[in-house]
Amino acid sequence: MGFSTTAIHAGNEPDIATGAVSVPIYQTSTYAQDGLGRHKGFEYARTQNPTRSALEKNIAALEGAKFGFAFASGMSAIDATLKLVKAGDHVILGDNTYGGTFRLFSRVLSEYGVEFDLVDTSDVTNLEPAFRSNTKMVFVETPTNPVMTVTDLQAVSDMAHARGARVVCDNTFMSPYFQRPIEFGVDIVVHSTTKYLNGHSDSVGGFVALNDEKDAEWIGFIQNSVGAILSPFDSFLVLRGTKTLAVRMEAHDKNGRMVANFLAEHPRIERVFYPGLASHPQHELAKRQQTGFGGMVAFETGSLANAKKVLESVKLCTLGESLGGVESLISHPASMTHASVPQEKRESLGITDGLVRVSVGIEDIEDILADLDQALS
Ligand code: P1T
Repeated sequence: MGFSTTAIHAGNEPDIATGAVSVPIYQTSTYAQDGLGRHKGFEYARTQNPTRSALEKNIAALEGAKFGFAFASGMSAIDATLKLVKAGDHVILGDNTYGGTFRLFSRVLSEYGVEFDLVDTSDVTNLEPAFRSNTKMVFVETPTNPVMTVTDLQAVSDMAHARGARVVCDNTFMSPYFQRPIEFGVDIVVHSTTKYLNGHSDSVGGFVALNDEKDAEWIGFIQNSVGAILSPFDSFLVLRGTKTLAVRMEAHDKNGRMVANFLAEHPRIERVFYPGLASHPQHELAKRQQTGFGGMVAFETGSLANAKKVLESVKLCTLGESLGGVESLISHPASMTHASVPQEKRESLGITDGLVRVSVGIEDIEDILADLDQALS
């Protein structure tokens, strides 16, 4: 089955009780039991909820995974995944990730004895010396937030597996429409469903997709034991969102390429970060493992003052955190999404005070370009 057919039908069987074509929002905390130990497979809504189950089947199918678990946020999905490692274990973490992921490692997991090293995984030769005897996981984002660095998923997977470590990929920026990490050997895919999967900036959620039965059993156990579940209403919203994922991603990609090209030619822009540009250092790799480049574009304005001017001059683009919605959003990574990354580290990654990030929406491209043009001038 094709991607859109799967997106529209996987998990979306007509409701057993009523035939409702759209999976209902089962807004309940518990379920009546027929007798002691006799029930319809649903006992308590933290443990099972039909709306959430439908979404879990849906996104798992899109990622080509056997198992899927929906969480209350992208961060709780990542946190649950990191419960596959224990105190004394070591994780190799890509040196550029969403600031919240870095904060989870540096401020939370480190307090519980999980060791980690930051590695620039865009060059796989950097990985080899980072492995230790206790390395249990390699965690990468590709392309990265916000400087759009691309990591070779097959090469990292081969290297990690030869050393007995799992590979986790945060696939938020591409969505399964443009990149299916499991096909390149990745073990676990995580998402902030807040972004493209939901696509309408009206829900916060996260997802874990994987094939390994034992790891899936543990993630499911964590989901129920810790309880950071996605609500029935949010599950409904994301399920509604994924039905149009293909058409939205095509539109984001089309507009993203146009914005990147416009910025690349703009005299006031020093550098554009977008894997779809032939000048991007991993353009060829991006073409190999992605089927599109998406709508995330970052650009260097040269100074904080310039960035501020652009961010405060846009009229159509909304200044705000987050990404992946139908509307264009613009942000300042250094002070917003990546404020928890130490300044020196930020600067070495290219997350300067002059860097601006745009989540290019699916409005008419002429309007987006006109807005950026007037803000830049
Ligand atoms: O916000 P939440 O749903 O918890 O997802 C966290 C997260 C995880 N992974 C990536 C790649 C992300 O970009 C995010 C959240 N990012 C933003 C809020 C942002 O504006 O970049």
